[in-house]
Amino acid sequence: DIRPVRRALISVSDKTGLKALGRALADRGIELVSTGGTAAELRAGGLEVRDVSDLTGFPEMMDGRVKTLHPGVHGGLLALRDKDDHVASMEEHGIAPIDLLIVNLYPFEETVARGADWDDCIENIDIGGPAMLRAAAKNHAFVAVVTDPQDYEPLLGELSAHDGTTLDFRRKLALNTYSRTAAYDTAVSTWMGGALDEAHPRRRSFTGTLADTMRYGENPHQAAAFYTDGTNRAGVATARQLQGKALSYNNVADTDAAFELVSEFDAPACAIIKHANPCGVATGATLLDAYRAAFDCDRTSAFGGIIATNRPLDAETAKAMAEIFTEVVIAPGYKAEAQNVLSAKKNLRLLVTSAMADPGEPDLMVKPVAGGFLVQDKDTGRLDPVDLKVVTERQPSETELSDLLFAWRVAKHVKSNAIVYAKGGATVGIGAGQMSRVDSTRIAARKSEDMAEILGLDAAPTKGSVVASDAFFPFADGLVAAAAAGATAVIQPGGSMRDDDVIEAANTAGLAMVFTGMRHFRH
Ligand code: 93A
Repeated sequence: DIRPVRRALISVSDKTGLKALGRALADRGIELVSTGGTAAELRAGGLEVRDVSDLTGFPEMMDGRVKTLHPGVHGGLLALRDKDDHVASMEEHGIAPIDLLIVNLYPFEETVARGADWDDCIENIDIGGPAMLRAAAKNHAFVAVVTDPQDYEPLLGELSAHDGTTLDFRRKLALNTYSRTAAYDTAVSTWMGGALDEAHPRRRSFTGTLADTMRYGENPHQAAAFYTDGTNRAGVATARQLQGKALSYNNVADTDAAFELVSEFDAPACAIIKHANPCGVATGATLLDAYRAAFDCDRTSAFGGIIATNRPLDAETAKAMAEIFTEVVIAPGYKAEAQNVLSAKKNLRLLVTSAMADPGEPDLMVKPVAGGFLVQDKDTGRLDPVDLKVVTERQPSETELSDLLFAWRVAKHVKSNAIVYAKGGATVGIGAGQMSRVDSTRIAARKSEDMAEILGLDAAPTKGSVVASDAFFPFADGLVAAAAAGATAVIQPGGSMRDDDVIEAANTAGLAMVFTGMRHFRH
């Protein structure tokens, strides 16, 4: 079902490749009709163009807010060419059929991204463009519609091959078009929700802008792509890549986890992520201290990990990192010498962010389930130390308290059931993602024993540590296991039916324990 192209309406904000496209179409004898700026550009390229006001009988008015919104345009896009009464209407009202529509929209997303004010963003909401795109896409039985400059080449190829457009081609273009208009309106809604502080799970619309297609998803037999949501937040979506091959699906997920975690801390901090969980997190007087301490939590797992820092990376830390294989480093900057050190590692991807993430900034998290999505507020929960309730005979010491707060903050970023042992501002044992809490407690302790062997220590680093649990201990067994591993203090939400048993076990073992009244499940 090949349709000829006799008339094209072109109205584009992104004028990339416009002149060449106009020339190629004109060379095929296609009449060009355009809006003001587009017509001027085409004429500057020596092409003959009809003004859209010729079709509407109205000048472009109201600062261009009304230029194509008229039956002279929409009738030409929507008329069914094989229906007598539609054809009669076209004839009666002098409406010229439009066979090809080329439109790209006011740069709304870019306007938001550059931090424009409310009025500027509002003015950059395209109305006429999406109206034409949707009309042409609906009438793809007769009309071809292109909205992505990357489709110019395929369009010209199609015209050369068929001297018109095939139905199959027009259908694909229609699909692209509705994806684009849906993403465009979602970008408006997302921006407005953020600007009005009205982001709420009940008022969220989805879709995003395709940023990247990946070679594959979590596994090689799964196709995958990366979409941005237009919020322009500091993080993996907006980071600039300085070296290395493209990020994979798993890389993006883990890099996000690493960066969000390290953004929690004010002191120099480093996090190493494997399979969405941290295998080492530390703060330190310097980034190098933090990296070494994070690495020493679980050297075995750190191999092939993803590292985030919350300070620009310096040369000494870069040298230490370069000693093992790492997939990705993400940081808010790199000293020239650090970048030099890491440039020797051809397979290492380096990402630089514009800033750190703000862990308190509200956001919505989306999780797909079969047939739908779950949407919730991001976990921005932060403990106020004054809300901590000491429930044991012994109070935590000041050192214990500061490690408890550190461990608690890390636990928020560990998959449940999460158990985090910490000492001196560094994790010394992490148990993640187990179906029973006592298993997480034991796994973390066992890993610490392994590290004692690797580091040649007399005792496991969990000895003399503190421990955080992302949710309450349902029984005393987890707490007893933590005490056996050498923990001296515990932070946990509390609220179990058997809290009394757990408190008694803590008192018996001489542990200090605080309740947070808040939990940090992460699934
Ligand atoms: O302000 S609008 O929403 N009103 C319209 O009637 C209209 N028609 C096309 N914006 C409108 N457009 C947009 O103008 C197109 O989507 C395109 O992005 C832009 C091209 O304008 P110019 O040719 O003057 O550069």
